[in-house]
Amino acid sequence: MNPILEAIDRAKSVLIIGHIRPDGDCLGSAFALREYCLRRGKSADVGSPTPIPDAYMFVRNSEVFNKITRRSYDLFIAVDCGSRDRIGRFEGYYRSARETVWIDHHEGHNGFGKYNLVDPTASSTCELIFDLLDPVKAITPDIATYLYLGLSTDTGHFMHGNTTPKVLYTAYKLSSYGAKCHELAVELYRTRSREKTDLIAKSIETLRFYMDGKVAIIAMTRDILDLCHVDANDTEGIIDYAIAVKGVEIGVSICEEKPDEFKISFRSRNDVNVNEVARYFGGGGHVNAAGCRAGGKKEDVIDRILHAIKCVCEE
Ligand SMILES: [Mn+2]
Repeated sequence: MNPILEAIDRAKSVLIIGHIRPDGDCLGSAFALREYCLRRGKSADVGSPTPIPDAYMFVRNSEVFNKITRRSYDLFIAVDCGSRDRIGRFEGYYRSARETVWIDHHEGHNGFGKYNLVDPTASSTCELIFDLLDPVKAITPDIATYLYLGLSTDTGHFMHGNTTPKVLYTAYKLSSYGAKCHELAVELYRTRSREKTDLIAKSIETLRFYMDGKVAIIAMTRDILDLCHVDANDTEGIIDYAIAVKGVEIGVSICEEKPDEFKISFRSRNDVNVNEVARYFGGGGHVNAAGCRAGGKKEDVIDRILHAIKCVCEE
């Protein structure tokens, strides 16, 4: 039997923790493992250093998220955490657990558990949990729906470059095990709040083009965020409206988290390397998707972004 499943069997109580500001992969992984643990007769809790975002409140059993019922657990499992500090305030539970497991697909570490399942070639942590549970025929319709959630969100609904044949095979298997693929797609991609809808409208109005239309920048300033009653956490996906414009090679969104403090996101097409651009500001990420922060006035920040892009593109 797999050592991780053996560790679960040895435990009476299990705590499963995802990263701060949990996303679909994090929540899908944590709830799928909780379901598995409960079915094996364990007591199991799930959480993350911050609450479930409103957009994910539709997830089944979301009301038990962060309901921590014990002072310590036999087994601590971290999911989708690319570094130790991603578990935040749950550090104490990690330290006091008898055994620890780390399941993740981020690059740059081998896991921080006694038992580790870390594979950066996997699309998602949910894909890894599928590989763990499928051989023991443990995937119920509920578990399948949880795992499909992470598979779908971490691949941009099967549109990112990480959509491998293995991903589509996993999606096929999850669907055949009873995952509610259509219902999830409606909740995830065809449902948005009035506030987010307002933000999209206002953001597109700020879209400006530079460098012969190859660079497009969206600027979400404090006044726009306040007007739409949203904060920096609600700006996910806005950058897609910049990079989607034909002829644009680098899409940028800047979001004024606090007055004169900007969170900057970059997206690029083909081999244009925005990781290098983000590094100019001390940030980073991947070739086609990266981020960083910068302080200053909006116009000033945009000037520095354009300068960094010129430096990288002329290298
Ligand atoms: Mn993930």
